[in-house]
Amino acid sequence: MPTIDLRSDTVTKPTPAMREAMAQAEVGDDVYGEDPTVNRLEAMAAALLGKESALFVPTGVMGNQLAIRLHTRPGDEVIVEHSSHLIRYEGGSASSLSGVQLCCVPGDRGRLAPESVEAAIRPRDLHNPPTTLVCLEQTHNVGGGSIYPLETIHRITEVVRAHGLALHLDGARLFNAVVKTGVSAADFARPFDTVSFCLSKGLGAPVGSMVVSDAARVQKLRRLRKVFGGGMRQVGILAAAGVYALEHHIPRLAEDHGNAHYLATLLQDIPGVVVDVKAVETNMVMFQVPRSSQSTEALLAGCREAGVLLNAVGDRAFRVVTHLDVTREDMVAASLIFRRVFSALS
Ligand code: TLP
Repeated sequence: MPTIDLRSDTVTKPTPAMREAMAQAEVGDDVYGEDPTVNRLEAMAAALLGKESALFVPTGVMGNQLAIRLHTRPGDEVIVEHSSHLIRYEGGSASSLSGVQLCCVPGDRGRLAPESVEAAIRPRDLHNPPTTLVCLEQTHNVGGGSIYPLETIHRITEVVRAHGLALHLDGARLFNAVVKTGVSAADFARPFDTVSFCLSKGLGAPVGSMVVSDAARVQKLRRLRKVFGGGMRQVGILAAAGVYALEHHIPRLAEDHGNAHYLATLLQDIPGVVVDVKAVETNMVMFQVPRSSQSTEALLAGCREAGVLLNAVGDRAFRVVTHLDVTREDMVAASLIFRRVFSALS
């Protein structure tokens, strides 16, 4: 039986139709702005998010870090949620690449309250680092794929504007929120100065993210991308996968959400497994199992040997992510393996 890979939605392989689009892509040197497929992808991304301009970058991390560099100066402070991708999984790059410090504010499953953002802004005083930027994450990864409601975003935006700060969205999984809520990508993006989103997660492209903003900021981001070593050449081959993903893979994210919810209901029936089915908003399920003689690593290895891959997010705490390369039947098969590995613990 083939392995069911639930570690992340980053693991998808390009479909035959996507590979065909990549093979047929027209290309040129993108550092000269001459790659027609990249230009097309950037125009599509800007239009979808209702912004003037967009930039194709190799990774989500690079998209976020370019935005941080754009909005800050060394010594500034950036407000982020304390379990955000920026703080947990970007290798400390905001401090090493932009010289900023991150102010980590606790949220509710990754979502900051407007009052907490306001309280974290430093008074203008020579002792304090100047707060210049607030970053939100949609959907929130460690929050379990949780969605920032538009109304909360608007309230945070009021705080941010009242203090003259910039606002960036790490929208790695923005389209999961779009499909789930019916709110358009443009409505979600409107309050933000910059938005990054990933083509290489649920949308199924092998590589790539976009950073979207007004034309003047994108021009600066384009220069910064070169500075960060991300200026690419005949990269239309990869941009073609992104174009294909935006044209064909957005509505199908609903299937991933359905599969995640279904898997959560199956997990709920396994003795000892603690899962909050109501908390499953998009394509992720977080769950815990009781402490036992088996370490987290041993449990992951047990699942792997039985044919399911997943990631740990803490001690006996796990994350599974659904995507284009797993089916409803895989959910049943994975849950049977989880039952075998985890129910022995309770
Ligand atoms: N997330 C990955 C890992 O890095 C944890 C995953 O498997 O979920 N923002 C968010 C919210 C993300 O979840 C990720 C990737 C990124 C940015 C970075 O994207 P890449 O991997 O393209 O640099």
